[in-house]
Amino acid sequence: MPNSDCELNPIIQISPETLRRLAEQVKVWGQELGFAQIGICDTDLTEEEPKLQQWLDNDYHGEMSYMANHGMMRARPHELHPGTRRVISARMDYLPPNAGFATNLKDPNLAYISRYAGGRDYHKMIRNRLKKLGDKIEVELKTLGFSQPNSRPFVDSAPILERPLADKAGLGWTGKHSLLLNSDAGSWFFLGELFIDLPLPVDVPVKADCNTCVACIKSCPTNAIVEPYIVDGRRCISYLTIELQGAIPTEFRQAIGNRIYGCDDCQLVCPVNSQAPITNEQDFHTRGPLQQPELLTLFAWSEAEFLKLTEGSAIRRIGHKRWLRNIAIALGNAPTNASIIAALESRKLSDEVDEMVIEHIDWALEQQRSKHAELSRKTQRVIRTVEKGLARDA
Ligand code: B12
Ligand code: SF4
Ligand code: SF4
Repeated sequence: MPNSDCELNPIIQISPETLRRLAEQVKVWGQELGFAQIGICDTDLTEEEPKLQQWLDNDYHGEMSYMANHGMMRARPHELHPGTRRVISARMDYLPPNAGFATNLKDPNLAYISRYAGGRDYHKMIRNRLKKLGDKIEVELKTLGFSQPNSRPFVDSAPILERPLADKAGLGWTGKHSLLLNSDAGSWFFLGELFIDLPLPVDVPVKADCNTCVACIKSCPTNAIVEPYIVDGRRCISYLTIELQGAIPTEFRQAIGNRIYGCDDCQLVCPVNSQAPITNEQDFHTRGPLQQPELLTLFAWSEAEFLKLTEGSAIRRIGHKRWLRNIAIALGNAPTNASIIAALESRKLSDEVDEMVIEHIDWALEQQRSKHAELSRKTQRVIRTVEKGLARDA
């Protein structure tokens, strides 16, 4: 066996049979590393380019300037990482046990946190696993006498159209909510990719669609799914509570309800999610302080407590001020209650708020004093759907 790089054969000499076996092996290793599924596709996303351009022209990215910054590179993996010939697309399930969706949405004094965010931040964890997959490929090729492949792992934050790549790689099909759906696993999974310069054999896309269903479009609290498959990011609660830096437009505040970090409604009503598996990753289980938490408890966290209790979680990225901003809205949407009014008033005087947070607190106080809170009709429908269809997780 050759023992130094200079004695290895260049990877262009690998036979189709070896590539086929390697692709099979990659899928086995992927599962060993905790991925629910691995698929392989080429880098051609030409068909997506006009759709991505249209989405950007419509300003659907709002303040997410990173979506527009790299032009069409997002649809050209070989430009992002030169030499890339294949994308190994991976999905990892994140649905935690005891998700308690309906119980949580039903009680306006509890905070609802998207179920992808209650555990450990997925970015680093999935990237590390993909890196390990790349290492395994490298060792195998070396053993076979070939030189080192050029590979690089990505998760979420790089300019990549992850969902269309996963669709192409056969991991599922695109739902009308624009997320990837898998007939067996629903949509409660993250996506990640390993770019590689090996011409591995590609997988076949899945043929399936939503048929006549429009449940997600009808249930979206802020009407963010403006057309089938198209989400106006600026209207999505995930954008409003996580991505948006400044004030949340008043037109959306009531519809946000008690959702203080992200939103799951379009996935909750999706019939394909009725049998979705629970994650095998302990790291994605919801941490104690974030399990059906009281709004008032979270609102009382000082910045130091916020940083400590969200350590290692994606939630930390929004910072304490936007955390308070989001909770203030939810408190404004909760039933009128003297302790909520007192908490809002005392927060307003604390030195941890700025003008933006104060404006949200004032809005919440006005709501508290002027109304009797009621769950929106849409939220009531989402709750009924979950109770009927997702008994395990309700
Ligand atoms: C920006 C972004 C957002 C934005 C914008 C959402 C959006 N739909 O674009 C906001 C902040 C709103 C968001 C929210 C969420 N996100 Co997000 N988000 C992303 C990110 C970074 C880029 C997505 C993107 O490229 N958007 C641009 C538009 C143009 O892309 P698109 O929606 O896919 O648009 C295509 C369709 O419109 C399509 N199209 C147009 N017409 C037609 C017609 C037909 C028939 C078809 C099939 C398609 C089609 O063509 C367009 C171009 O390909 C990806 C990670 C990544 N790097 O890819 C994660 C990602 C898509 N998000 C993810 C998640 C989990 C979420 C949330 C569920 C989080 C939450 N619980 O709060 C919500 C779901 C909201 C929703 N319904 O989309 C996961 C999705 C996993 C999955 N199963 O698909 C991803 C892949 C992150 C990850 N690595 O796991 N997100
Ligand atoms: S995550 Fe919520 S707000 Fe965003 S599209 Fe889905 S249902 Fe609508
Ligand atoms: S709720 Fe219905 S329309 Fe929406 S993604 Fe699921 S199957 Fe498709």
